[in-house]
Amino acid sequence: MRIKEVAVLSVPFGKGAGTAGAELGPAHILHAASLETKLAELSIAYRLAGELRPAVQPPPLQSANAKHLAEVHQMSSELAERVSELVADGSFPLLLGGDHSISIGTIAGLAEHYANLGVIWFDAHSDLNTEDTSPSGNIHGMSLGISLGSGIPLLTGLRGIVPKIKPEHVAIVGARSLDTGEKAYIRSLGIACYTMHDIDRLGIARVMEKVIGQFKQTTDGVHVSFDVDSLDPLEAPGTGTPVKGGLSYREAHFALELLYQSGIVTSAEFVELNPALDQHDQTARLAVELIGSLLGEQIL
Ligand code: HAR
Ligand code: MN
Ligand code: MN
Ligand code: MN
Repeated sequence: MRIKEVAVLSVPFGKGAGTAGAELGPAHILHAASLETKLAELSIAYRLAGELRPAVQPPPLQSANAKHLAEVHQMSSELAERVSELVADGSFPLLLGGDHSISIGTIAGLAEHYANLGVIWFDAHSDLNTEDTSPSGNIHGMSLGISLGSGIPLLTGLRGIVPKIKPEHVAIVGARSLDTGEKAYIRSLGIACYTMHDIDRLGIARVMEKVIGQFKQTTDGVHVSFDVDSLDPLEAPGTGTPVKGGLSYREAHFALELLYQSGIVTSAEFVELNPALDQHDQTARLAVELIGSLLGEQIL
């Protein structure tokens, strides 16, 4: 990737999740796990672009089954604007979450610049619920669906581009906890979803080759949306909805190393770190290491 500069934007937002704590993620990635030390070691040109923290509490919005819709809407629209500005500046946006609802704003901002944006969604979940199918009402379980144009019109319509991304430009990697409605959605749209079963069968290298092949000719930018619950909870306990049987330490690193080598990635976000549930900042430190692999860190 030809990056002028990595722009690190903190998004300390946790109201899209059912468990509090994800709003503490950016502080732990930056300070406890020292992201800046890693970026400096790699000689990457970077700047800290500050944090997105809406000043006032918005008035509540009516919704059938979407918790904190007003706060998610406010955060998403402000984030979309910031991300769009970062891309216009020629930067590589690196977002530090926050829960996975931040993707709604990230992808809305990116979609202004990339008509055919690819999205690689590393996650135990698929985040394809709508208000109708969500078992929890937590918007972080709806964010990929919203980016695909399904769900709450206030959110799907952000910045007037609907949908932000096309189903053939999405790949989910690491899935192992899908709701009934999400399975039907994946099948009906033919979304590439590499489950842990697929990763066991094919190996992570082959899976990533397929994803890179899917995107290489057909997308004009690729966003990596990395939910840390894609990782095995034995490696990454600091997350609100852990699911057993996830990506191993090396599978995750290797996947991101291959993406760096492909040269296709134009933005990234690391989400769902919950420092309140972490053990000695183990998950925060792993997130920083993984950011290193995505940005070109090599063993030798
Ligand atoms: N599918 C469930 C729901 O919609 C759980 C979502 C879990 N959360 C996340 N997203 N961390 O990836 O409520
Ligand atoms: Mn701490
Ligand atoms: Mn997620
Ligand atoms: Mn998840």
